[in-house]
Amino acid sequence: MKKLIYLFLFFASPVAFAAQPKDWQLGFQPAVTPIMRDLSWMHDYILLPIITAISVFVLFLLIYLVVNFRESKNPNPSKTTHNVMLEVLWTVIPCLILVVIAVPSFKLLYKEETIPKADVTLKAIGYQWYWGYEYPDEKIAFDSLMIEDKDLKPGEPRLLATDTKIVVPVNKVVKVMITSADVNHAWAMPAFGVKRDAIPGRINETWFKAEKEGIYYGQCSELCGVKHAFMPIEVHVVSDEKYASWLIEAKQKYAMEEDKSSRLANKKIENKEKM
Ligand SMILES: [Cu+2]
Repeated sequence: MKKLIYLFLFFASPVAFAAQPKDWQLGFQPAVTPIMRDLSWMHDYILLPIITAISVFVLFLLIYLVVNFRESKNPNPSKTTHNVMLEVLWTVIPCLILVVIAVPSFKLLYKEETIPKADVTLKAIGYQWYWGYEYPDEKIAFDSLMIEDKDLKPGEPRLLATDTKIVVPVNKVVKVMITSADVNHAWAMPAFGVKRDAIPGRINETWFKAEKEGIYYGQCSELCGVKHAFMPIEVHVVSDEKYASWLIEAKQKYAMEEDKSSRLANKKIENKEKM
């Protein structure tokens, strides 16, 4: 009985759904956006079966050749150099396989690139080595740095938790504008099916609509220097009410400064003081 109660408490507990890499994980993180669902489907039902079938077929051919055409069994090898039928087949069949992959792939790419009307706009700026965020419509701006191992609180995942968090409402379209202030980075959130390069001097756009409240983690996915592994992304997907109350708080705490360069300069001074 006690066990049952614990089990109930475990599943009913307010600890929100979190998506992050797990030990011994195979495959993708659970999908929480329509795009990631489609991506997982494409991987599980199109790519994986095709890859498996091709690998098994090639392995079968190799074993068949090794066994049946070895020197002792086949001392006088055939002198054939051309076979029109065979050549047509091994050209046409791979082409057909590529077409089978291309059709759903282009459909999905189109879906990713077509950004619906945004409810929230978020700007992510890559720095060596942390992310800066802006909510341009709300005049909010803050930097998000990884929490060092020694400062981690219980439940915060190592190398993934950040000091300030991105907060977005559930079931709303969030448009993300991604850029960089120094070198190339990439803003990647596996559970959202989002990965976009952050290029200096250019803005890349993408979007997501998270359908489940919770905490989601991502990482920079473009090798950007020695601390590339230490600039994670933490997104909290919350209810509309929680988002509204966060906005009120954030507008005071993270009010955008007119001169953005001073924000960075201040941050750098703060960091130096910490050291
Ligand atoms: Cu990086």
